[in-house]
Amino acid sequence: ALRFHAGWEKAWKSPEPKKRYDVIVVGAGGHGLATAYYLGKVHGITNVAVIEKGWLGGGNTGRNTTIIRSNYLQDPSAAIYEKARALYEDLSQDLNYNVMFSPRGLLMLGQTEHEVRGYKRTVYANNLQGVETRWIGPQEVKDLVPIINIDGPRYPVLGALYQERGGTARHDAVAWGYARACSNMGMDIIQQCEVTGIRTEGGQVVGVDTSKGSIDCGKLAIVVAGHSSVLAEMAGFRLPIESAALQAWVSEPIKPCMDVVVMANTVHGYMSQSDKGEMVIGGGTDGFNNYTQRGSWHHVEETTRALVETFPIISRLKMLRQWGGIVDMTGDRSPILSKTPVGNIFVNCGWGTGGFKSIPGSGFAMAELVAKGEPGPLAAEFGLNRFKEGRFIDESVAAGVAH
Ligand code: FAD
Ligand code: PYC
Repeated sequence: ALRFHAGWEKAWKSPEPKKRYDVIVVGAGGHGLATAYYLGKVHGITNVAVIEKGWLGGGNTGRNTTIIRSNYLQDPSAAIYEKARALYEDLSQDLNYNVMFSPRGLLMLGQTEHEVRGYKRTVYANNLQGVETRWIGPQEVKDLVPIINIDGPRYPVLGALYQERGGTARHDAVAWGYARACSNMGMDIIQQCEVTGIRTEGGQVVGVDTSKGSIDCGKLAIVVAGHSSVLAEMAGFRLPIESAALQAWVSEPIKPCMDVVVMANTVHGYMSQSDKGEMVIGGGTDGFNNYTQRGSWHHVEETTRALVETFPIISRLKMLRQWGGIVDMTGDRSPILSKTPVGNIFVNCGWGTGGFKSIPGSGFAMAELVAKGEPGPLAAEFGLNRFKEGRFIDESVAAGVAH
């Protein structure tokens, strides 16, 4: 029967690079592809190439655990994450591609008095920011998540921050949907093409060297997550970014047993159930910088132990697969969307452990920055200058994932 699947039209073209583009975006992850998409859709700039050293979506975009939420503490963060969450609501219609957005609800458990106070503060802030979250007590947690153990043993569940319109989406589909839309607008997505050098003249970018030859450009957007420092070095500046492995794993598939996403940040683990039935699990980053795309064993052990305590029924599950990605972290755990010391080079990075949820909002804001040469309201606070000015946007608690 599969012979009827032959001859399908390719979702995106795979052209050879042209000599020159108005804009080159390096990195065909979600953020790079979304940047290109909104450059075309909102700003009418379509002479664009997205250059990817591997396959599109093969970086963190295809390796994350797909949690979408916007319950951040600081106003600039709430604005960009909520913009992204709102765009997710009808992204499937916008791209005419089913990204399987599932706003099934997200809980961040409060398991110490300190955590309870912190999340209540976030709920108050979110309500002022127009982000819909609320605090719920332990019984409502139990009603929403019958498999949870709210009694401990180490840390009882004292309540949870609940975002009803948080949830998940299919990560590959987000990349594929943006890629197809970009290709349909006439943009070139060039895979298996590594940027190896950045050429400048008189302090302005003029092009890149790649494994497929030199390509000229008017503007360059560097959107390469864990490799941001590597690309910045090619252009002759430094970024306040550290790269480390973050990993996740999934169990064998089981019948539906949990229809919300739960993050248990004190014991340190989070879990959701995929549409296939696998329990999707993750914990913290490795405590040392590296580019391994694997992750250390002790995290698997500690996180699984924490989740068995929180959800005792998973103790007999077999784990199927484990993988890692290289996350790009700033000191204040907030992203960088910024001009750089080199003219017409822009950088979008620092989403760290939490940038899947922000892809549409980040792409929207980055496209505005690249098109106009100046940040719009969503990106304005996320410039590199904040590290010189000491104007940090501290989201270390909202990040949820220890790093
Ligand atoms: P990527 O998807 O990594 O794309 C960057 C691309 O740049 C890569 O494809 C890479 O190959 C390419 N590249 C690098 N160097 C070059 C070069 N020299 N030339 C050409 N191309 C180059 N976020 C959430 O919001 N929710 C979650 O639940 C969540 N869970 C996570 C779980 C794990 C295990 C991991 C690793 C991350 C998780 N994240 C989560 C974070 C999220 O995945 C990232 O923040 C986000 O995907 C970053 O997207 P990106 O497009 O910036 O990067
Ligand atoms: O940012 O919500 C998040 C997240 C969950 C797991 C990894 N990152």
